[in-house]
Amino acid sequence: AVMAEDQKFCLREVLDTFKSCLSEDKEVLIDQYVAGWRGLVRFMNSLGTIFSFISKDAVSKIQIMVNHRNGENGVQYITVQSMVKYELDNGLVDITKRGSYPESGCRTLLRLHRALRWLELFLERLRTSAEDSKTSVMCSEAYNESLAKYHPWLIRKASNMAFCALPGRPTFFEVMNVGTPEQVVAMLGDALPLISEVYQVTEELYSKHDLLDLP
Ligand code: 1PZ
Repeated sequence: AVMAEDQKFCLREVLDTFKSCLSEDKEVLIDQYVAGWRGLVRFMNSLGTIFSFISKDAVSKIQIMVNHRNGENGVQYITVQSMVKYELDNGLVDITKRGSYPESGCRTLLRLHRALRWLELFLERLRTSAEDSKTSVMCSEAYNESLAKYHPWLIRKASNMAFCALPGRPTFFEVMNVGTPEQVVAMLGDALPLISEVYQVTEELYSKHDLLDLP
């Protein structure tokens, strides 16, 4: 879905972008994946400047992927599957320690992939939460179960401080701009299985090629 900059933000459209990530033969389409992250970053920015250290990093990773797509070997970067094959076949990935390829598509997408697991866990908590649940607690629980194990102490500390600035559940739902709380819950119920599938397909691919620990 194309979103004009001045159009009112709606999280449904963003999550729909993730739905369109899987091709018929279950390949993950990088343009759609990146578009999904762009939308999420916009959403996060609308929650406040305290999240800008997070969105800066996400934006730089998005930009690296866009540069690969726009580069002379852009066709190799149409799907995550073709990217993995291309970069591995041509020795374009640092496998055990950082070296010549700090911006490989494989290591960059892995960071977004790990963040997608956070998103899945967070949205699932949001979907099943009670009216008086705290978004900051849901967010940090999801973070501690996923991304936190890849982050050094300082980033974990800063992240958990930022989570405390999240608005309460009612405001959070309003910012999502999807409709009533019931409609939000229904929308999340539709979107989550697809986000989860995109995550699983990527996870299996990375695991098969032993890429889950790329430095
Ligand atoms: C709605 C509230 C937003 C909560 C976001 C939860 C994620 C917290 C992640 C904090 C990471 C901040 C700083 C940068 C960390 C980087 O060091 C790592 C590893 O990259 P490397 O250093 O190896 O190149 N980056 C990441 O782990 C990617 C993080 C992407 C986070 C995207 C969040 C988008 C949130 C959407 C909100 C709906």
